[in-house]
Amino acid sequence: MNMNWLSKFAPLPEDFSGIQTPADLARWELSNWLPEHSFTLEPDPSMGDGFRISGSTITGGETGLLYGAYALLRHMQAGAPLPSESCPRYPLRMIDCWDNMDGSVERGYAGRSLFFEGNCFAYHPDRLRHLARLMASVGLNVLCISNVNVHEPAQGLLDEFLPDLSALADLFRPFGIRLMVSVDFSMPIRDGFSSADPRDAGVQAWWQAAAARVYREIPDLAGFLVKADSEGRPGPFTYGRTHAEGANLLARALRPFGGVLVWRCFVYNCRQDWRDHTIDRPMAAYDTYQPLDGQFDENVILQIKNGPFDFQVREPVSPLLLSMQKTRMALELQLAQEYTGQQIDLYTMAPMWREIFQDLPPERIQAIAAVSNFGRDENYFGHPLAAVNLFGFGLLAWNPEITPEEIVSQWILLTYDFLPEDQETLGRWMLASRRIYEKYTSPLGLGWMITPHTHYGPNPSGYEYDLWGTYHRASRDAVGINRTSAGTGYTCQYPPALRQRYEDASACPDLLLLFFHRLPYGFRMKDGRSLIQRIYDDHFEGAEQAARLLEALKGLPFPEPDRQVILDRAVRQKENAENWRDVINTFFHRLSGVPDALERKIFD
Ligand code: GCW
Repeated sequence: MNMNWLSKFAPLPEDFSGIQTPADLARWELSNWLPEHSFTLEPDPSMGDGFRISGSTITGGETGLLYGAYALLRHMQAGAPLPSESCPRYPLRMIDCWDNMDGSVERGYAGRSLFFEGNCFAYHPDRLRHLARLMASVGLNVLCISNVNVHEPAQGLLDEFLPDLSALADLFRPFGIRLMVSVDFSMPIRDGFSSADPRDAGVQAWWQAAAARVYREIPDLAGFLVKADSEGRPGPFTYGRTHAEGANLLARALRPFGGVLVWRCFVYNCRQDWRDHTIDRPMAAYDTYQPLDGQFDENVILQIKNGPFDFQVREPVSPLLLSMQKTRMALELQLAQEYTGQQIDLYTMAPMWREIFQDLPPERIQAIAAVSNFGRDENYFGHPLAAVNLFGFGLLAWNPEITPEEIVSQWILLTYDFLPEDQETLGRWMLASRRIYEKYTSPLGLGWMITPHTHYGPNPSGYEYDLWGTYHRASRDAVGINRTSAGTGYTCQYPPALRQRYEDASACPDLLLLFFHRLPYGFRMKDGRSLIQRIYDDHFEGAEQAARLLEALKGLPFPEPDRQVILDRAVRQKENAENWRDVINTFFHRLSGVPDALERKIFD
């Protein structure tokens, strides 16, 4: 079995019957790694997930003991800093799987589902325990196993599949991981109701009974996750109700059992007319939710994507995350590389998360979630180096101040036995990978030049005359949408400091320039280059760096089978980058007629 970053750990025992609790697991991990030491595990339930290490005593809550043990082992194996006392910044550190019960994974790039096949639960317990161990080793504690787009028969997870769900919850429990389920807002209708209206007493009673049934089987279920009124999913809008009413309906059913209701804010008009310039999609979430601040029950958590669009390579922080004052919020990240190379192209996310937290004070949010990047592939992640994104997300959810350099170097030390210069080379390329991908794909915050629906490879006009609200409006003279107060007014959704930064094209950071502004190709960038020249340069440089990346990876001593997979993917990345370079440069060259100042090859 491919152990990923647990490669220096002993394999888990086949007979797991002696390991029932996180403390049992902590004891087993420590005695396997350090048989000559005897550690005392001292439970202190008041510490929850937190732990304290003093000499050979680890004190902590039930799960804290396990996190303390893993922190100690990471310290010994990779020199990770070992705090004498630590507790996570966020109590809920969640992974959302977009797995369907037919075994497919929406936006999955690492094989089929680890949980389902043929509309049933189907899994290998040892593979799932290894996944659970990977998650626990970096402190992740909630796993939503089912897609937010709830397709039949996944509605039955609260019903006919409840015994299977309960068995799975038992499997994850010793790892300190609680399950969560995606539910469909219209589920009462499946049971014969004529509506799912939150004000209907029968509907309220249905959800209460459903919650009671589920919690009888799984008393520690984390809660429900909901995508409502989004991309065709049912929701409270059908009944003229607000999203606060919709969310509270489910939250009240969960409340007696201590469950949370995680309500996603990915709500926008996905049937827009491209000719209509009055709708600006990034404004939608703020417009929908901000007026409802204060109306959500305490056990509701609004889950908000990091940017206002949809997991593009670069977006400004969602203004909704900065504006709600009286509502609990979770930041949602996407580890699955939907728009970011699909686990073919190398893309280490930690530098991007660092930027997000530069604008988002960590105390503004109460929880953190990420869409999973794992599946049934031998190495779980498709690309062996994509494992760093789950690893890093766990460390970030524990401590959002962690640096990308720390994440990457710990991950390399745990995963591979490399000499220091090879560690350094790999680390450098991993840290550079996001910027490289960005250079050959999306120019300066524009986004969306990707092939529609599959979301891999270039197609600059693919989404342009479509209904998804994702336009660049490139013409002969200019490109971008004016989102300032003089344009769509999007910048007005930000607090003053950020509004100022984005409002003025000469102050706006280059890398977000075309997100906020419509500019002529001759616009002078801060470094004196014209906008169009900068677009050409970035695309040439990005493709060149992808070629150099391939050479660098060839020179590193990856063990098999990782080496073969990594090199195959790097070859595909190089071709992908060349394709992006040529398509995007030709697109802008044809429109603008401006030649490349360096006279490089741009195809007609
Ligand atoms: O980006 C879009 C994806 C959909 C996804 C949706 C969402 C689960 O293309 O596949 O659906 O986001 O986040 O709900």
